[in-house]
Amino acid sequence: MAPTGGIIERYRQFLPVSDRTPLVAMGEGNTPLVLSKSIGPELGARAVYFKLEGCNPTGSFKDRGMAMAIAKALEKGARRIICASTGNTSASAAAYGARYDLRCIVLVPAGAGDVAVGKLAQAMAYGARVIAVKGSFDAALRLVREASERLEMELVNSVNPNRIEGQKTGAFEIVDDLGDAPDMLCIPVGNAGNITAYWKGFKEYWEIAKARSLPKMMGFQAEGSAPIVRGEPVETPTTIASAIRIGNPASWQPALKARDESRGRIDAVTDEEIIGAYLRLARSEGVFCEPASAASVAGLMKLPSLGVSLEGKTIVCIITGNGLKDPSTAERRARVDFEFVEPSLDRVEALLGGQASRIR
Ligand code: AN7
Repeated sequence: MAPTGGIIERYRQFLPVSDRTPLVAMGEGNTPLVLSKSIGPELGARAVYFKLEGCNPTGSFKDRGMAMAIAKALEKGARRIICASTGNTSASAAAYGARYDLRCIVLVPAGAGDVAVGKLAQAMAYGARVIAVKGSFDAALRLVREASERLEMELVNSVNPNRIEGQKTGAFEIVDDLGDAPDMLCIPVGNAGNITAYWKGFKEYWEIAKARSLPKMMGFQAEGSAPIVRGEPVETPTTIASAIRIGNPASWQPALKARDESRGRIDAVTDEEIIGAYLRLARSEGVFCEPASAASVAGLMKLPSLGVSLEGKTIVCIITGNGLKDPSTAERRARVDFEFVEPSLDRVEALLGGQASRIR
């Protein structure tokens, strides 16, 4: 048994694992499902939970799928892995590559702010070869799909079905924790691999009666990067949520299937709504996530205005990545003026003894 735990060991009977598959693990999965104490009650829901995927080893949900993809890559004797990424996939691939001696090559969009600094710092620290493509994420993904075939490298984007297999374990954990599926799952949508994976996981558990119900899948794209909502690719996607700045999602069709089979929806949220949810999560729930992750909560908070009743509902929001991934957004959007003080107790008392702090 692997002392480092992980999703492959825990869910191996549901995963493409044989005796020859290495138990790749560094503590991914088993993430907290935290009850909302402010947003849920305000919305009149029965219960809203946040699944904190930022608690995975590299700080995002990608580690679930990456563990599985790396296990299968090792099983077939791959030496090099490659991916395109808005940041988190590259950080995850680089970490598992480092741990399991696979040379890791990542292609990221080259524009300023295209990849949050925390993610780039991670990929570099883990020793990946980082190549900046003068184009969008979509262009980088097109390139790696072709390059991986021509150069015999293992592609570890979510077009690799092993990534989806690993990521579906998030749905298993929710059902294992709640005893059934929630009424709704709120999830950010970028390349649309994760919504595809969660739907697969919920269905698989339902088919073997581990869950009595299926959730409505509620996906949220950023308004400037909402190809699925618009029904056509977006040539130059824009949004503050760089992780989901994707104009032509690879798993577009499976995402539509998840939406339609579950009688859910895929909607857009504005950057303003994303930042509102981002600060609300931090300040009233103590949950610091990256902007893309806040899209799930921004979407949830918007549902009543779209005519969706939340009354009596149990809802899970997937908080896909840690806020520390993108410190620049926090610095820009959460800044309050610093207060300076002389190193004297009297001065500190003068500052704090009277009215409450200005922060709120
Ligand atoms: C925090 O890392 O696409 O819909 O290259 O990092 O499965 O793409 C990241 C996506 C949501 C969207 N939240 O998930 C990448 C990348 C965070 C993310 C998404 C991403 P998908």
